[in-house]
Amino acid sequence: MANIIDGKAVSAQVKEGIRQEVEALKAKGVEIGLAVVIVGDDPASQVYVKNKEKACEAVGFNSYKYALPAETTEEELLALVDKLNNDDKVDGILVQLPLPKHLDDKIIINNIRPDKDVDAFHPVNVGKIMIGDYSFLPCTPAGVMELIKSTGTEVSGKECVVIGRSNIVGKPQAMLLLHQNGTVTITHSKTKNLKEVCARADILVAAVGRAKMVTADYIKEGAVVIDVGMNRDENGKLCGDVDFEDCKEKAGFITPVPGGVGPMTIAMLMKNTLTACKEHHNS
Ligand code: BQF
Repeated sequence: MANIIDGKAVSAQVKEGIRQEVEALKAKGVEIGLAVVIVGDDPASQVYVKNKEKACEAVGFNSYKYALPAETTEEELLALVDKLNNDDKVDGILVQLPLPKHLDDKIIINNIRPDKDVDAFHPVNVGKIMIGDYSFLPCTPAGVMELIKSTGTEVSGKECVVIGRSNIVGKPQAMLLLHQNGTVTITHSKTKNLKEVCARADILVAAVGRAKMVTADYIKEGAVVIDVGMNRDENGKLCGDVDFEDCKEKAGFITPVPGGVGPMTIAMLMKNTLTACKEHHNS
């Protein structure tokens, strides 16, 4: 039986560290603010936004929620982003994705001030990640790195395979593993012999978005298996990209869904917001 990585416990530790820093900042009169913008009424997005607000409360940030109707125009959303860009109480701005179809993610993200872009989606921050010179780490990939660290596994020199090449997870994940000197392979829908490539991995990160696609034959005995997936299975139950039951004996370490990467994504968002605040106050 593999060791199950407890993302909730690791995230609680990270948040506790942040809470203590926030307390010290507050004693100096510094308040930390995160603006969370949600457009429309996608139920999953509403859950994610609620999770972010709860985490803000737990660490002592002020959170400012803007729930806009699905019919919001680009002009209206950009006006809000501009207002938040110029609001000194707001250290971080998060626009919950996906946006309704008539709004272009890219246009909105490009208009968030890079020093408030706590999701690290702005091209300036993406470029900094590529160079390895970053203030904000992309939340999910950063959370994955923390979970790998929590296992005591050294990334340097290891075979790392990332399944998926999205701009939000796959690509930045590969870059963070590379920065820690992993030997990194990014796989995707056109990859030949996916199973064999994955089975070489000492560290396997699954971020494809296909329920339970990764079965025991994809993994090497003793590998660290990190599941970024958030899917619904045939019974409507939340599940990852990894078939947990099938892989749990063979993996050395494995993350569950829920309770694996998800809570870490939120913890890293809190960390980025604290970083933004410290930069805004030079403290
Ligand atoms: C857990 C997200 C796909 C697309 C857009 C805790 C979250 C999820 C699960 C959460 C996610 C996924 C978020 C758990 C934020 C992670 O206990 O397992 C927290 O809130 N997430 C998001 O904001 O946008 C997404 C996944």
